[in-house]
Amino acid sequence: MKLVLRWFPYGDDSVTLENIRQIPGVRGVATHLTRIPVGDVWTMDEINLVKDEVNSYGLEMEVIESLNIHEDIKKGLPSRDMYIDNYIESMKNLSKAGVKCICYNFMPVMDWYRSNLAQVLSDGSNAMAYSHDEAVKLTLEKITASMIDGANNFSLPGWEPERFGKMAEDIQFYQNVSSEEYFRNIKYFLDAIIPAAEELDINFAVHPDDPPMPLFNLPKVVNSKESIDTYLNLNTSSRNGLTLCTGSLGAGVHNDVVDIAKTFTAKGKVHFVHLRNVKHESDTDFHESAHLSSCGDLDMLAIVKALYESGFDGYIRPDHGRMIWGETGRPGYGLYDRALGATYINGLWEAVTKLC
Ligand code: DNO
Repeated sequence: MKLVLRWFPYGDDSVTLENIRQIPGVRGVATHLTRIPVGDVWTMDEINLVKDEVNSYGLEMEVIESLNIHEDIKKGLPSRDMYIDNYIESMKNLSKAGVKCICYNFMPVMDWYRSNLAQVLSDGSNAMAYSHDEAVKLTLEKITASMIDGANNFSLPGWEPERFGKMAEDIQFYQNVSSEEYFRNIKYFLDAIIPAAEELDINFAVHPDDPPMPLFNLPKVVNSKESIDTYLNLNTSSRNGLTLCTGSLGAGVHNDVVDIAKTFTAKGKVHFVHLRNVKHESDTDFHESAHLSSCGDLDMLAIVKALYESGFDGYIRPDHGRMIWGETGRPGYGLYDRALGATYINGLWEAVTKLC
């Protein structure tokens, strides 16, 4: 496995590449050209600008998280073909720059969501949390305002300001889109890009819905073993794979994350892993916890063992961390707790490789 850390370019991160290269075992970053509007082509110049900076710290840029999908593709509008062409153009340029794995999601309208970006935990740290009962009572305005206000002046991935103006209209649009129709739009996209991925030697890794519970009656895409299976069968190429986000899937009490890790890794479909833990507060509510098994509800050793024994050979990153030791930064993406997470992952991986 190759350990990477998520990092945001253009000075929009409290964590520096100098910080990252000093975390033992971290080989590179998972990053995203945040200043290019969704749907536009990622040019060689823009890619190389970020890649050169990353490489100058001895780190690799082999993982992109995310190359976001324009809403017209998700909606299946006639303009989707133009956005798909742009997407393939970006893939070609990324491949020339040595990118091997692209993480993306197909969640309509908005990416991940939490009802509290800084819930205080019993040890005095704070972490992101989700209460479904609270979330369903909120208006879209309240939700977007809380995601902006709680972000400590950082942009949140998936909550780029350019999305805000159209969210209400987009939510309305999806009220008339059946799940079958939405999956047809996904298949149209996959059938167009996966042949390019094969030619370019790039693994595609869809991120699960986060949280897995439905909000605003929007279609859910990847939130269980069955839906992962359906998604991956839309195009059976090994390039059409999964980002196994243990926290997103683990937030669903119905999910057995060890079994999911085992099943899809054995099929050669897990290309990227976001390894983090969650603590359930009820069947629908949770807060993010420290990575350690005993701090949450997931058996992290069993997950790592399942990955190793099923032949996992992709990228892993520690995921959202708590804010500890007084750190402030982009919620979920501070330095200290993710560095502790990285060290824990290194330890688990060393243990399974030597003992199993
Ligand atoms: C949130 C992240 C997501 C993830 C995207 C992948 O912190 O886990 O924004 O990167 O869903 O496309």
